[in-house]
Amino acid sequence: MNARPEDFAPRALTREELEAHWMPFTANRHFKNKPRILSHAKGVHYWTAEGRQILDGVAGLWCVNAGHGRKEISQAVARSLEQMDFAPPFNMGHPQAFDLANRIVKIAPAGLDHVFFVNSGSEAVDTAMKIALQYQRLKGEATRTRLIGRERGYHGVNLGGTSLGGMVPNRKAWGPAMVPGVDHLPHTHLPAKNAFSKGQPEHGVELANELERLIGLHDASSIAAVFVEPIAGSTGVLVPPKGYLQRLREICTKHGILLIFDEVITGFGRTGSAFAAQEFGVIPDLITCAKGLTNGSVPMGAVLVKKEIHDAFMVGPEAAVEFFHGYTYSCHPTACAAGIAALDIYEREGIFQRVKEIAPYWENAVHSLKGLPGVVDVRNYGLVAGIEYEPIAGSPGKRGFDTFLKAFDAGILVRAAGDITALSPPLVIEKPQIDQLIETLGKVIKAG
Ligand code: PXG
Ligand code: PLP
Repeated sequence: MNARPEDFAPRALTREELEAHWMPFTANRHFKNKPRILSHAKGVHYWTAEGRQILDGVAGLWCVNAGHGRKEISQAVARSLEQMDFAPPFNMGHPQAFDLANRIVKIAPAGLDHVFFVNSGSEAVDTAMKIALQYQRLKGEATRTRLIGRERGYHGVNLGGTSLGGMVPNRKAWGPAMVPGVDHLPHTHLPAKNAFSKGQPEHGVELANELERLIGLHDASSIAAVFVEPIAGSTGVLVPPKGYLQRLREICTKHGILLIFDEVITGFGRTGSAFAAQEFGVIPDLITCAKGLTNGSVPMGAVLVKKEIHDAFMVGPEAAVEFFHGYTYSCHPTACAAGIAALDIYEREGIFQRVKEIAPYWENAVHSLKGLPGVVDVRNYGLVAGIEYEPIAGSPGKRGFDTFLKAFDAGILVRAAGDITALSPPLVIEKPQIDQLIETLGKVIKAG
């Protein structure tokens, strides 16, 4: 396989070599006893250190939208690094940052015409929280300090996003460190009514009215913003019920509450539009994004901001900092170069439109898993799907994790979210590869 970079020759690692690296979101002891080491990637495939080819069913981690090993990106990154390794982002600028911001605004929903750069989805979320709170203050509504997230939401792992999120293992250990004044909407997973929905489920719009209940409890004058993922990804692909996001938008507008879409997963084409906001026809006040922004190649995130929110900050003495926030690596030139190259590919290859064209094929393929032993739900939208299993009694999550392990042995990379297999392939996946992914997963499920 000639794509292999000579500098990083694949090799197996000894148990001792594996020790120092404390792996994120990983069962460390389990992994280190039977490691899965990847060595290189191209197109929709990874190769393991042992030389096995693995079909990538999750775009790395929902991020490599244009497929792996894109030369346009690696060359742009190399050129950029050689030209200028780093530029201070505070009080200094470089053309790439402005270019990338303009490129993002071009594909963003109308009205979201400013971009604040960060280095990850988690940072984007905590940044959006600060923008929302300061905006309300600037508007003279300083009592609006509460934030609303959602059960089964995932907004990254920083303390702000952890507070907004609604995944129990991600929260329970850090009680007193959680941001105070955060409340949660109920999740929208209604398997009894919506199991095996294709696209947006029919039932559940009324769950948006729970926001009215929270407003009744806390009073609108105390609430700054509502954060939701248009499609919840990490908790196993929860597609919004028909009318649900529209209803949230209406309620937020009525009560002066900002609506913030966390599009870290749904951004950059996953749904068939640049952003899910456009796909579902609901325009939020802020959008957080990351992942596909650089095709996963260099860490980067961003917050897209409505003009009136941005403009509200542009007050006071001209020489005064308006927003006391930013990271050393905000708009890092290397990341900007990767972002511009990734957006070039998305545009040139019509990747978002391609998702729309292939989504019906994907939908049929994933729903062919209905009826297999233990499969209690299949759901999908764009190029994403969740396959939910009946949990093994007394061992929640085991079936999902075992499916991931066996799938990897069988040559496909999938993602376990509890007892759900999440699929989100590179957006360049071809029909025969979809067939291979779903047939292999089907065999794994049948084998139990
Ligand atoms: N918000 C959303 C909606 C996300 O999906 C983040 C924020 C955080 O982004 P960073 O770049 O800080 O990881 C994410 C990230 C999974 C999984 O289990 C999903 C994510 C990250 C890790 C695992 O599917 N999404
Ligand atoms: N901790 C210390 C001691 C620092 O000096 C800085 C940045 O200057 C940070 C944390 C924040 O790092 P970053 O800007 O990369 O998020």
